[in-house]
Amino acid sequence: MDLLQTRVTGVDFRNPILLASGIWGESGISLTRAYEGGAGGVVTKSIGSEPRSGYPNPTIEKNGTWGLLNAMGLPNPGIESYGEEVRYALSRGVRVVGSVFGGTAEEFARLSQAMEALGVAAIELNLSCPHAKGYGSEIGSDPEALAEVVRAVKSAVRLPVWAKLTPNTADPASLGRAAERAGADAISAINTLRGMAIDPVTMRPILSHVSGGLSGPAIKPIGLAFVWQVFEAVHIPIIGIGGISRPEDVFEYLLAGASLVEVGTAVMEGGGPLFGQLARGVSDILVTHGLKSVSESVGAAHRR
Ligand code: RRO
Repeated sequence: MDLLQTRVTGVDFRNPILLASGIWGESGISLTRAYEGGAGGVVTKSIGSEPRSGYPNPTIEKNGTWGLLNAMGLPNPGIESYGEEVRYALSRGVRVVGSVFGGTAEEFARLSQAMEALGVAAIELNLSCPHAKGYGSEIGSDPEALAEVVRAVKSAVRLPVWAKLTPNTADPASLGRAAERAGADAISAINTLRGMAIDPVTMRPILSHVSGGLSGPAIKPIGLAFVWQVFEAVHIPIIGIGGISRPEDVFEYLLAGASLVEVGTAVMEGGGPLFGQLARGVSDILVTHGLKSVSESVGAAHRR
């Protein structure tokens, strides 16, 4: 499957299909399971400075019609304890990207330095959680605040920095350009979309946090349109995320302009083997179209 090997932001990936942040990222063992199942790399859970327990239950609502809503509330053990999970995955040869979240540019920079010291291959900045007060999209939907974080992290680490953007914006291109101008090496898009569900029996919101983030197949067209728009606005690589569960979905993201993709919600059902299935399927699709590498397909739908 050499056809699938690809180099993005100076990092080699055996295939372009990575585990998305937030799914299976809680332990070194689960990260390793995704990699052994065939993922090209894995992105950790978003890690902060201190341990956080997250929001009370219910934090997840799954529905066959529209997908998955979550308001986990950034639960994580804090960077100090999480180090051993990253070290475990690295010791197994896993290609690890470290995801971090902070409340200020300085906090993002400190966390990124700590991730770098652990030996990850790149940093993904979570600038896009849709429901965390003082974090995520509250910072990342303002181009100036987003740029300040990216600049601070870029001057603190040597690793490639990926800025993960929110779809809860009217102007994806401006966010993408702000990240690029501030020195981001790549853009990851998209995080979940703000949504909610109400229980008609209890007549109350289902999630304890009331609103959460929507993921799953319903958001694929939104992710694709976002990647398409950002591809036309920037020159740095894009990592496409949102609603991927089949090889055709991966290929669509590549055609829209993504150089890599991340898969999250579908892994909850498909498990580790889903990555191998997706990789084989994408390889077959590339062959069918006479394409000799992943990079030949990146952005191909833009070309007339
Ligand atoms: O932890 C969460 O509730 C969460 C995060 Br950090 C995120 O980036 N996206 C999301 O849907 N949930």
